[in-house]
Amino acid sequence: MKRALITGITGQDGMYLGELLDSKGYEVYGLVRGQNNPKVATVREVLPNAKLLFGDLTDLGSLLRVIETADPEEVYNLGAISFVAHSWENAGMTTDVTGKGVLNMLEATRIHAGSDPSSIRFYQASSSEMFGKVQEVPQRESTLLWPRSPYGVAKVFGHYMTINYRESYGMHASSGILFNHESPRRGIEFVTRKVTTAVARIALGKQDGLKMGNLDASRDWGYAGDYVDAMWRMLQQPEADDYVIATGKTHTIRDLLDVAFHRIGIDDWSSRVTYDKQYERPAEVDLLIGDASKAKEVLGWEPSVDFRELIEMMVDSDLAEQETLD
Ligand code: NDP
Ligand code: GDR
Repeated sequence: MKRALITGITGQDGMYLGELLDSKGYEVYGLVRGQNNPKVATVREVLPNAKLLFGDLTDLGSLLRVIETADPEEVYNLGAISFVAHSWENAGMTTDVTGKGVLNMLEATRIHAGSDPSSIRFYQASSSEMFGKVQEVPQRESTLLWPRSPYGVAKVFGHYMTINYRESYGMHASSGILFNHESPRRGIEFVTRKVTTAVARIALGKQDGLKMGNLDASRDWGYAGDYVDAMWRMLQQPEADDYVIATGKTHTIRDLLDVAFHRIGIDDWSSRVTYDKQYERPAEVDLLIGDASKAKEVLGWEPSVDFRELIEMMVDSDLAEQETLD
């Protein structure tokens, strides 16, 4: 039985990846932080077989202890402060967790692997936010990185540190440059889930409208369930490498509002959505669209859920959830 350690197991991707690895017969270990983390109960429900170990990406000693207990063949480093807007308000903390946390996890893995650093395969959750200011369309593995947020800068550090450990120590360390991916498990601070939750509440008469920021930004949105499969495929390759994972299609926030409101029978949402400056960012990433042809060719990976299906799935799930709440 193969053993895998997932950091960020309480997050959206951690839970989907845990389910995927469990279905493949892995023994799944998950890193959980905090003394009374409220998300532990959900993880125990979704992943009853997973073994949860306590530690923090900012604490190398805790990571060494956790990796010794799990003794994994594969490490998936998904843990991060991941909300871009939050990263301007907490730039130092974001740097420590999303940036230096990657170095800590790489170092714990290298030390635990001992004389053969390639014996543990390592996945780093890199991000399309690293592309930031538009340099090339679509963005691919070779596109110049120009991050536009403290989060993006921290991810660039983690990305290059992963490459550096591969080149310096011969570690089997791969980075997935994943474009936005969503699901009913997406945190409600992110724009898709914010919209689908609000739309469900509007349909049920619990809310009149919602406040939004920049509606003109474009994102390449895919389904999280598809994207965790790409992570696993990367670690099954004989050689470690970096891969863009994306759908190759982009949509604006307006398109998102169109599809979500249409699902509840509203085609003109203009009176329901008001602009609120607080949701604007100090610097915006205007256009993301990824070229995942390398992943298709080498990993045999392709997305299975398109934008409309994704947003409709999320609205339907939020309708069902909201109906059960007061
Ligand atoms: P989430 O925000 O849902 O999950 C983040 C996870 O990181 C949570 O489990 C969180 O734990 C954990 N975490 C936060 N701080 C620490 C810490 N100090 N020590 C250990 N763990 C910590 O993110 P997603 O699941 O959406 O994303 C997974 C990864 O992929 C992240 O690294 C994200 O930056 C990256 N990514 C995501 C994309 C997306 O569109 N979803 C696209 C590209 C990259 P807790 O629950 O306790 O807060
Ligand atoms: P993003 O996701 O920053 O791309 O990062 P988010 O859903 O937060 O924002 C997407 C775009 O929507 C615009 N926007 C709003 N965003 C939020 N959250 N709330 C609003 O009210 C709102 N109004 C407009 C934003 O300005 C932005 O342009 C996500 C995270 O998962 C990262 O961790 C990951 O690395 C990247 O995707 C790829």
